[in-house]
Amino acid sequence: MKKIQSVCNYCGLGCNLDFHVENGEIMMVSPTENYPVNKGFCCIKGLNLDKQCTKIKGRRSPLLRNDKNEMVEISWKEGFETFVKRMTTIQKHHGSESVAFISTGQITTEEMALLGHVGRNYMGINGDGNTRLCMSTSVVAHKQSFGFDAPPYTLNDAQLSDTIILIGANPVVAHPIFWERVKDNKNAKVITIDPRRSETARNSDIWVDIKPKGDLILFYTLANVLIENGWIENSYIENYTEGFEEFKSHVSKFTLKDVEKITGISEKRVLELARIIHNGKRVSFWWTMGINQGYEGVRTAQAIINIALMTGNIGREGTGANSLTGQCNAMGSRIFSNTSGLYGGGEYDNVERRKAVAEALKIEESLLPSKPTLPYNVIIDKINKGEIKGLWVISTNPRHSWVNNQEFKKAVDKLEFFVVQDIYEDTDSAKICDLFLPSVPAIKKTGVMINTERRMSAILPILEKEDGELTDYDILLGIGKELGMGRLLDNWKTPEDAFELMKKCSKGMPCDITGATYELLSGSKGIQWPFKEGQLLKEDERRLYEDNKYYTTSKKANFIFGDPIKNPIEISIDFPYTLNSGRGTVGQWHTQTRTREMDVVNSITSKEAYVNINPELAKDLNIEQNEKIRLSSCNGVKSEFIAKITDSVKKEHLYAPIHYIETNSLTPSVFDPYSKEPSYKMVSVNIEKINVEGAGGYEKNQDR
Ligand SMILES: Nc1nc2c(c(=O)[nH]1)N[C@H]1C(S)=C(S)[C@@H](COP(=O)(O)OP(=O)(O)OC[C@H]3O[C@@H](n4cnc5c(=O)[nH]c(N)nc54)[C@H](O)[C@@H]3O)O[C@H]1N2
Ligand SMILES: Nc1nc2c(c(=O)[nH]1)N[C@H]1C(S)=C(S)[C@@H](COP(=O)(O)OP(=O)(O)OC[C@H]3O[C@@H](n4cnc5c(=O)[nH]c(N)nc54)[C@H](O)[C@@H]3O)O[C@H]1N2
Ligand code: SF4
Ligand SMILES: [Mo]
Repeated sequence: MKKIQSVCNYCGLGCNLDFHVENGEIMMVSPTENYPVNKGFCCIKGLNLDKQCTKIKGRRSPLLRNDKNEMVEISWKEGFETFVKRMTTIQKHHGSESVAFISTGQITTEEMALLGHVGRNYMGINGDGNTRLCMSTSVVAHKQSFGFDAPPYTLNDAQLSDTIILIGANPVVAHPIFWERVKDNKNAKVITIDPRRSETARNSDIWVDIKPKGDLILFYTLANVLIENGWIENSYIENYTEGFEEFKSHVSKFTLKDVEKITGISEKRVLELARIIHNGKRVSFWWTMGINQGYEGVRTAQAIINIALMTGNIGREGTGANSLTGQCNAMGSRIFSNTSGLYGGGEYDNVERRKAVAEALKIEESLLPSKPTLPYNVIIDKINKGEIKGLWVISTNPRHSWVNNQEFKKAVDKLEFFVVQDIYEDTDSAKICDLFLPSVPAIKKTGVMINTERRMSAILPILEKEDGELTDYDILLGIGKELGMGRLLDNWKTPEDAFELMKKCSKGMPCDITGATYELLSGSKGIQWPFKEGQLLKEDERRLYEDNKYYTTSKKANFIFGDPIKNPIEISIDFPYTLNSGRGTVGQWHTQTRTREMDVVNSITSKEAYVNINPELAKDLNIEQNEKIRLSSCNGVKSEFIAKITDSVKKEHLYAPIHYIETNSLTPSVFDPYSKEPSYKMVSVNIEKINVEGAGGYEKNQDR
């Protein structure tokens, strides 16, 4: 039996797994023992990674919608020809930017890079990632505060901390292997800040039951309290940061006296939290979607960064203002996709970077985009306005996951040509496309993924592709050739070629990976960036900013802050409850296209959309366990859910897992002004009983 080590392509931790293969079949999957991330553990999704396109077979050739509105099989040649003919015709008539793509954090770095070359460089189109729904808040926060999108930590910091503060993060469900490491650290006090008594909050030493979106005020008040008590590291602030005096004066407005009204946390508890931060010798802050997906997410993330900076809790063991990534290759998308910045980082108007990247790719500089992509929400708006007429969706399922998701359906109805490239032809998005391009899943691919702590890991083909099967890389090459890119593809023949190009683009940048090779990565412990040519790999875990130098021009970190803005979502008499959303169970992944192949998960998870409701509220409204109820949202849409009664939500709150299409039918189009990340986590809704006479005015969700 052959044993092949590869990376799990679900969550951003990037556990490594050993695939035991015999006669072209995966006999067993086991977690790699000495891999620094997961050290011989993994979650149920990783263990079941053999089940990709097995029960639900993948296709070997594309599907095209015919005049009778049926999807019919066509050859790959016809697929590429149709793609190119339709997209370029639209561009000819309506300008190059009348076509766009939306991609993902779940394909290999090489595929992202090639997509950026074909789509952004050659076709001249806008293309954003679903990472906009997830990590863009952290990206902007890092760039402004640190001078580069460079998260400080290594996962081991969770084990070296004496105080672990989890903010808007539920790792018990979303990052289980990270949670293992938190639990392993018996010396740490674990504090979870979450409006919900999540699985993580229940298992923490302290649950800070903040009001939804109260975080910015909480962190500004904490900063003020820390300053007033002199609980700050003056020498760190003086030597390694900029803007502290302005920040100090800004936060002086946020006093203990006012804190409870907005955050729901009493003066005493806020003071206690400040004291815990002060008493900690190695305090680490970890945030995820409870912060990123907010209408003022960027400033909130920076408020966390500011506290780490002013207390000197960064660049040392067990510390850091640390944002965990969601998807397996979100970090690849952030730095090597040519969407919001040049390959290897840098803005599109940075003369030096343009020159360096053009030279690395051996292309004319004029071929590089001159500006960042239009963000996801603007792409959808422009489709609805009729300005964008062709859309290409790769490895994401926006009909389900996009905010206010019926707007996506409306947008698709306006498109002249809609292409979906996925491993399954029956996703909610693929079902409504004109052309479906089937890719094989990651277990048949070669490439590199970059995890949450900047660790590159090798994806190796566990199974051979069968006749007619193509990877996303093959598909992109096919499209590029058909577009007539010719010699522009000479340096992109294989994934390894693309990796070599990305190495060159990264040279001299904070994410320099010139020292990495496929050979070094394969069967290894992974390699964190930066890793420069000639550098020796001395330790398995490396953090950034140990030298207290940041990537800004002055080499100092910035205190960035702003006045809180009014929450665009209001709780009113019409919509008196707050609907929160997020991950449901360890076994369910996003829109469930992949995890539905796991019988063990199907047997224990709800088939129907459900919503958590507090026992007291259920009693007041006379709602019983498992009763079907209807939620009406401030965005004008109503959807039905099964009521699951639990005290994990407060009386005035509801929580709906994102694994059901109903949830995002209710989320309104509200975005952070800087990152354009949707403010998914807070919706105002009302509850209607379904079996009550006269509860009319409801239109059945068109999709169900
Ligand atoms: N099993 C599983 N694991 C996954 C995924 C999956 O689909 N399934 N998806 C992956 C991806 S892409 C991502 S991005 C990560 C997400 O990982 P997480 O962000 O940890 O998961 P979420 O459930 O989205 O949200 C975390 C918590 O934010 C809380 N929250 C909501 N509003 C607020 C608020 O105003 N303030 C605070 N402080 N907290 C708030 C919610 O109650 C929730 O408990 O998970 C990754 N891991
Ligand atoms: N209300 C609410 N909405 C949310 C969130 C929330 O917390 N609340 N979270 C948001 C976040 S953080 C995220 S990341 C998004 C996720 O949203 P999506 O990206 O839409 O979710 P997935 O189900 O992961 O979609 C990935 C798609 O890629 C396909 N796929 C898998 N592997 C491959 C491959 O190798 N090649 C190709 N071509 N296709 C492949 C899968 O079959 C699937 O259809 O959801 C967002 N939506
Ligand atoms: S914790 Fe994340 S990376 Fe590890 S096995 Fe589970 S889904 Fe995969
Ligand atoms: Mo995500």
